[in-house]
Amino acid sequence: MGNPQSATRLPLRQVWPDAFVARYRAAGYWRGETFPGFLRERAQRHADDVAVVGGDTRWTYARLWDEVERIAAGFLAQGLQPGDRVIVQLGNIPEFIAVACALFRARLVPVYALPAHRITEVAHFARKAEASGYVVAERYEGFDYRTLARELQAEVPAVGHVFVVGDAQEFTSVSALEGDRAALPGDPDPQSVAFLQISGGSTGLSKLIPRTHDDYIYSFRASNALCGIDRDSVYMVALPAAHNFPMSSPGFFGALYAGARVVLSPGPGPDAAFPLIARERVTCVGLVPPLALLWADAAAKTTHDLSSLQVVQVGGAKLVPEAARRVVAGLGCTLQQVFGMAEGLVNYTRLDDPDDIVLETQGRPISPDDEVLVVDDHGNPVPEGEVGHLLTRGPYTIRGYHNDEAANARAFTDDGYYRTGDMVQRLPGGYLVVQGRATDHINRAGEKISAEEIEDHLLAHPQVFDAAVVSIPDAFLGERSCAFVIARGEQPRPAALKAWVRGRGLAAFKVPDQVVFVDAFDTTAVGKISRRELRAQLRERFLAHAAAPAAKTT
Ligand code: OOB
Repeated sequence: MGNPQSATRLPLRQVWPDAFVARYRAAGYWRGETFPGFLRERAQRHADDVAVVGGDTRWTYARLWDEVERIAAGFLAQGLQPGDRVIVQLGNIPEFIAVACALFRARLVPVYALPAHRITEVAHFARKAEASGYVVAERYEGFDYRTLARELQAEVPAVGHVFVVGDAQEFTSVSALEGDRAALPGDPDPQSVAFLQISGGSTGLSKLIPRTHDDYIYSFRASNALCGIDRDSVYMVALPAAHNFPMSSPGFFGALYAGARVVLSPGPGPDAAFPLIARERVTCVGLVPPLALLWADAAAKTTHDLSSLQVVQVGGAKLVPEAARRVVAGLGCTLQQVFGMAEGLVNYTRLDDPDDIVLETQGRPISPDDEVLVVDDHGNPVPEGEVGHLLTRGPYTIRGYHNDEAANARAFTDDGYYRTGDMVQRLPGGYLVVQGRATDHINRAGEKISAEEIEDHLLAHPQVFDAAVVSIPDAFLGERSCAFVIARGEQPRPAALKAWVRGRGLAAFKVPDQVVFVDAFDTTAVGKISRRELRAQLRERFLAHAAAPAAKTT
């Protein structure tokens, strides 16, 4: 059965100007490698080495490749066609890796959703990507994804194929997939789009980020050298595997590229991870700041042997120097700060950097060809050491989102720089210190929440007249979300509003941590102030008030 969508669907592209293509190739960044190409080669070269460990599964490189080919042929036998987009919503299980690589092998395009995403987000990805397939596990962390699959098919009927790891019920089981392997296509064009990653969504809904084989493989190949990953390494995925950080900085793809071993932790906490570190002799892991602090505390008390850990990477949100010191003291291994973004640019402190750099900066870019500008509000460069907006372009930073002209007009300059939305200071040597951001999203322990998106959902509630969502500093999460709400008529209970947001089919991390009712929002004498100013004002008043002893919040 063909896919009627294919003919009319928007093509996926990520295009750099010719001069840049020539430069990135000449410099050896883009080598014409592809995912299936390198995986096949590793399966031959490291056939009997263990590639992936998770749950009761231990796959060698040869076995992983066999799974990849079986699933790839199965996808095509089910009627998917090269170029089709397939949403992958799997947790930290070996099938995540097998399915993603199988999609590459069949020239299908994974779209990575987080396990936390729910119908509103998944339906948005499906529509925006024009997806025709969806892969889930029957359950993960207590949630039944087959229910979500039914909702998705009801909302977006074009998603005609659902594949399930585990009991598939009326859907197709991943473990039963089979097909004609001889009919699998050749390897893709290295400059074609390999997958769609999800943006943190600084304004409104998440955007789709098309990444090519050439650009992405360069980012993790170069990361391996900076993170000390080689064939003897054991890399643990503790954060959700769909995040760009554990996927490619250097992530499980970097580890597979190096012929190393990937260990999938079923959860991010010490309880799940520590026994696995001891058993598998894990050498490297990536964490967000609150987790790193949790691990550092737990390491002091644990009976598990963590002595194999060489490098603990921390990123996704700001690690303040004092927290960095606690992480080093608690875990007793090399700390590496990682400041990256799914759109591309990744900065690392180097493993041999002096302590003050490692503790106080978020590192410097991977590539000599990562161009970084730090500019004022008018786009003029600021002197070294001063805070400004971070703009960047380079061999693994996108030039545009998929199918979103309005976002592209905002997020990219005419000469192709990506406006990261981050406010940084650049120090001598190119090291960056993240000082905040220009856009109104909440970075809740590394999970990005768009203020605008949540405000829209709150405004849909009949008892909400207006709402503004802001980030509030939080000792554990770094930031938490606080919704300031003007009620319409009778004031709803905060718990009811939180339940409302959850009921709108959103990831749980987007539910406001706190709801504060106010009588009115201030406007200036000249009229309405911008939402941005309003949010800033609410945040400042709240913090000033919270500092007072009688402060009361819900
Ligand atoms: C990573 O990627 P995203 O796309 O979830 O989020 C990117 C944003 C950055 O623009 C910045 O605002 C923030 O997350 N961020 C940091 C940070 N690392 C990321 N802010 C301060 N300090 C850091 N170390 O979060 C991501 C992607 C690849 C590697 C690492 C993180």
